[in-house]
Amino acid sequence: MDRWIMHVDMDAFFASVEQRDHPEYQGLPVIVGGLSGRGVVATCSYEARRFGVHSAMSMARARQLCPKGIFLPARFARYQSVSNRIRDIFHQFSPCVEPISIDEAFLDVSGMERLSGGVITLGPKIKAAIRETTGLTASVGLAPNKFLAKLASDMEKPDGFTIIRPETAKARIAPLPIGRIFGVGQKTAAALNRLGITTIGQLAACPATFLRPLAGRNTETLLRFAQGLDDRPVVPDEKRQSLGREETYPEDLLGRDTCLAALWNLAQEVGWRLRAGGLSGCTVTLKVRTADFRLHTRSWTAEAPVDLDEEIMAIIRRLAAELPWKQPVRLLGITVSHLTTAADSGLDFSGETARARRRSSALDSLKQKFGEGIIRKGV
Ligand code: TTP
Ligand code: MG
Repeated sequence: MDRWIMHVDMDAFFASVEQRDHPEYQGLPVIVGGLSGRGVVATCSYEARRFGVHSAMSMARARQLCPKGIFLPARFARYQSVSNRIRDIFHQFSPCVEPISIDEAFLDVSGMERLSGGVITLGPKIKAAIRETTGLTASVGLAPNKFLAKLASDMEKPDGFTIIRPETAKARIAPLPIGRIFGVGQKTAAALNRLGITTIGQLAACPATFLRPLAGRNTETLLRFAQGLDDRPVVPDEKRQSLGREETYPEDLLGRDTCLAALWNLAQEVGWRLRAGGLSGCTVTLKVRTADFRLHTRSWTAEAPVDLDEEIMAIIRRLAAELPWKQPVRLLGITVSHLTTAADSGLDFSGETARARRRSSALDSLKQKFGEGIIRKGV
């Protein structure tokens, strides 16, 4: 059976919800984000993108670029409820749905080619269902794996539907810049560019020995992606009882302070993904693999579920205090488990609760960091 993965990503999500809720904003540049002094753009409508405005840009800069724009604060409760409705639609199309943020998910639709019309018709069908239920447009990618499906959904945004077939995959992705590969940040991209490698096609043709000094332990994964290969499974959300992020470092980390700084990056990423998925969790686990390959894990369970970066990091600090940090560190990981959704933890999403305010201020500070590339698009 051929493998077919669909990636669905809403177009200009927060801004489109605002335009849907306020028809007078339709066709206008709408910019959503933190409106305070140091606020950052969460997203903006495609009309605003023409002025050069984009996610993670400072609000001050956005106002310069687009003085006539409509500037709105983010209403997370609203976006979360739309997100839940979209998620219900995903489940009508596949039993295997992996939401990866508030506005996107992977669906494993393998085997559905035998349905009437075949797998190809699923794209237009799911877009129509989303539009009917929410009034919003989505972009859909259909491909033999997650990596290609995500690239595909981005190719004809907004309101796009792109299929990448296995036989043409390599050629389709070859002209794309290497920065489009998940995990290739600005630094790696710049280093590769200096070696004359700017496109995915050029990367795919590189011998592993040439790349290893730069990409280290990630060399093989990187090459496989460049060749359009990826066998990561779609992990259905029902099974999602924990959410975590770990990183194997190209060079071992030395000393506790260096490790704490790296852990703060991971805490922010885990926090962002929890909040984006409307999740919080009680148990925080720290995972450390030292250069001698020994694995050290420590967990702590809080009384109330956590989802803020600072809350997660406070627990990580306590756990870190229990470890000696004498050995060089090869890998660090943070996992939050015993997850609950915002809905069943009894949070009041309709009112302006103290928590919601903290949530948005945390998001604002997160956006500051977003700009510094700590959290990358699509994480
Ligand atoms: P994205 O899917 O990355 O962006 P988008 O849906 O606004 O636009 P696109 O058409 O390019 O997909 O993110 C989904 C939502 O997540 C976005 O509407 C707002 C929020 N978000 C932030 O708050 N900060 C960010 O830096 C990014 C990238 C997204
Ligand atoms: Mg989107």
